[in-house]
Amino acid sequence: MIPRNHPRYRSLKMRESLAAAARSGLVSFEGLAAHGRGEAFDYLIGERTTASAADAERLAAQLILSAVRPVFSVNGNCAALAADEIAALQKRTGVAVEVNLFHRTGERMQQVADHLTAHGVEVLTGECERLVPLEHDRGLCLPEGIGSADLILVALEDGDRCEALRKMGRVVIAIDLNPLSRTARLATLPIIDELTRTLPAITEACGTEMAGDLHTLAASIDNQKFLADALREMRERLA
Ligand code: PTJ
Repeated sequence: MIPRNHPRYRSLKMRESLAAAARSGLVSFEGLAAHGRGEAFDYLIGERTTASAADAERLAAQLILSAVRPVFSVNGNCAALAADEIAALQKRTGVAVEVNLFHRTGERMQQVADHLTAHGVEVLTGECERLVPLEHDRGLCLPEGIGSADLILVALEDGDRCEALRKMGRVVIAIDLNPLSRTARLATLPIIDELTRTLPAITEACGTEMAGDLHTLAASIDNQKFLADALREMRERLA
């Protein structure tokens, strides 16, 4: 049992639930390593939402409200960590939710979808096609989901899909604590913050931010600034 007054209670509980999710197959074992990398960057940034990340979260709300076909692409880690937060964002914005896995099996696709559904998320279903030009299974997606989305929200993943989606002209919001990752560097809007802090902040901002023209707004975003801000915050903590 982890005592509630443990200084790292939240982080230890998160590990505990991810370990259980890995044992059940919801999260891949590789996903545990990915979480550890996230923890390290969260530690460096002070386990808090920086002012710059809060700006990015407000911008993300504007982009989602401005999109005609926004889709949240959810993998095993994301579902295990934040199913309730995904449900709340979907309720507020109507964002479509599609399961997209790197370690893809039919069984895991169903398991992640069932987990999300049990938490109140409406999950897109249908026949996937290789609509994103990638050799691995992240290229498989639904024609009526990621295949035709104008905006894709991705979280906790590696960068080649982000790059491919950007080359296809899509607006990509990436939630990733690592400001050096390819995903963060290649996204239209990188959010350098922890997933379970980020999603409620975006949902809340959707109550106050306004929609505009998606591509005009996207073109005005300075991706480099958010990366530089995060690296500066980390350097200042190390000094
Ligand atoms: O469920 P699957 O089969 O699709 O597998 C997904 C994994 C986790 C294997 C895949 O997405 C992966 O390997 O991810 P990477 O390449 O390790 O990238 C994950 C990124 O997310 C890293 O840059 C981490 O720093 C970051 N990250 C990890 N946990 C969090 C996070 N960012 C925000 N919030 C977190 N909780």
